[in-house]
Amino acid sequence: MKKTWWKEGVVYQIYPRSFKDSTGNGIGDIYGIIDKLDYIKSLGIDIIWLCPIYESPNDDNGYDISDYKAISEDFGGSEAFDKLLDGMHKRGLKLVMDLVLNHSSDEHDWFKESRKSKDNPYRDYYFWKPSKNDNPPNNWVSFFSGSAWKRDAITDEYFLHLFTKKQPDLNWENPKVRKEIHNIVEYWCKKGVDGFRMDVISLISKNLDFPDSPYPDDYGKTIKNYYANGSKIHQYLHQLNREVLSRYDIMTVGEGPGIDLDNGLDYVNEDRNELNMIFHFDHMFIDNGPGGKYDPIDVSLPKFKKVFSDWDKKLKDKGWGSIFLGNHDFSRMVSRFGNDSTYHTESAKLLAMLLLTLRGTVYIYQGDEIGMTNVAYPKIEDYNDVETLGSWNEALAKGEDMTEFLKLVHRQSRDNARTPVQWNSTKNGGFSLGNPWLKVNENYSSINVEAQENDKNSILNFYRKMIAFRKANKVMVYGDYECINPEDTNLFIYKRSNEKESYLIILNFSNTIQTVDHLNLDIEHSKLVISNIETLNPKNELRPWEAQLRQYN
Ligand code: ISL
Repeated sequence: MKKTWWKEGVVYQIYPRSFKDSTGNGIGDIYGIIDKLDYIKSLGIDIIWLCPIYESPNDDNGYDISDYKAISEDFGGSEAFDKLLDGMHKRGLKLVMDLVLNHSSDEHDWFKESRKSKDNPYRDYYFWKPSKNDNPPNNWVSFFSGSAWKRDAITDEYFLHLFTKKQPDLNWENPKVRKEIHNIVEYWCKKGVDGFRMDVISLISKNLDFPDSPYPDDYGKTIKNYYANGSKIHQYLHQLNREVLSRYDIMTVGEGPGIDLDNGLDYVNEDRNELNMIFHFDHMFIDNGPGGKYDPIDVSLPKFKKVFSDWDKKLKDKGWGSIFLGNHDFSRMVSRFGNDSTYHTESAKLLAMLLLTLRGTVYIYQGDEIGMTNVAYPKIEDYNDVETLGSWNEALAKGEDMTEFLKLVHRQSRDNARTPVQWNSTKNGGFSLGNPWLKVNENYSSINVEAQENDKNSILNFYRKMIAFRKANKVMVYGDYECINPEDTNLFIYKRSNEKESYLIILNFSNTIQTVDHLNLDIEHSKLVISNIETLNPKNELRPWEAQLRQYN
């Protein structure tokens, strides 16, 4: 297995809007990030992934880019960016930019031209189709509800938008589009950035026949078979790699709905020279019921374990995994996979131990290092996320019980992860002196960075301990992984080992005491290295949400 910095590094993901506001306008910005670089460094982080900071009308908070080479003035513009990059490199931190190349904003110059006329030179930068019997060209639905096609009055044709109607899909079939994209990637490489997270990269090659999906009620199947993994996807990624990426020492991680065990390795197989890593969502959609995200089901621990085991096996020879339990698109990990009330501290630490003892590159989402939780705003007007609002309006139109639906929003909204970072117990959790763009979670007075800095047993200091341990023990990065108890519904137990050392990780994912005697773990021949509960447990049993990292003699 080849060893590289991006396999060993620990990544910290920043959603800049919610990180730290330095101006008092309620929106987090780049100077706010610069202010916190020493904090990030103090965690033991090596790499920062920044969600989009380009010029954007913010229909989807920066995932709708109107100028790929300009830094948004809201965030401090290019001067702030140069200082950030410099400040990071001085501290030995690497920067991964988020690139949104499947679609642009409708306010990008390309689209402004494209919509003007059918023979405009930019027309084929996007997908335009005539109506079908006065209806959209096919039955495709946008990720954010409603048809994926919007009729444009100027030429009376429809354009494709798999996300909001302000995010028209770029036509990668057009060699000119690919050239523009290569040029953008090259621009940022030359600026000195260290990598890219490529948004919905699995969607860039479309089925040009645009057939109706035969599964209108099974969105996951429609995505996998119709929107994602198109016939030219690998050709385009390979070309991007050959012409630009391969000339720089950078890391790439592609995000992708529709990426699964059948096709995942193809994106990252080191013999193919495409991407280094991918984000799949097999564990992140694990609580989606038959009706999708707003039809949630309980997380099954055996299924959860299977996702990690299957992917480890799939990627271990020729690929490399991405280990994450949350990001800006999902509920908070401690609220989803842990217990954010009675066992908040224990379960947040247990999840930290899980993250930092699996094989793959670890991604930590801002605020998870202090166990930030889901939020429950009292009314829909408090929410901002386009996906949440789209689902809300759809439910409203269907005549659903909206009091019940608000409870689902509390559980599932992407805004759960987007509430401002809780720095201290002053106004707005120290995020902003102004009016935050999204309300701060009220629990900031008890859950915040400052309080945890002062507590040696805090979640924050546990992250520091786990990160330091991982970095000092490369067996946690490269060593073999073996799950011991795939079927158990309460405990997740696995080994990490190489020729020299062997570790046992025991995680109690339940609110009750669990015993391990029946499992033949040979615990007598191991010593406890790290535990998430300070008081010693004299018995061979695991207390609720107890996590143990043990080393065999
Ligand atoms: O958010 C999701 C589930 O709640 C996903 O379906 C998500 O829309 C999908 O993974 C793509 O996400 C990425 O592209 C979107 C953007 O809104 C997300 O923030 C981004 O991570 C469109 O650019």
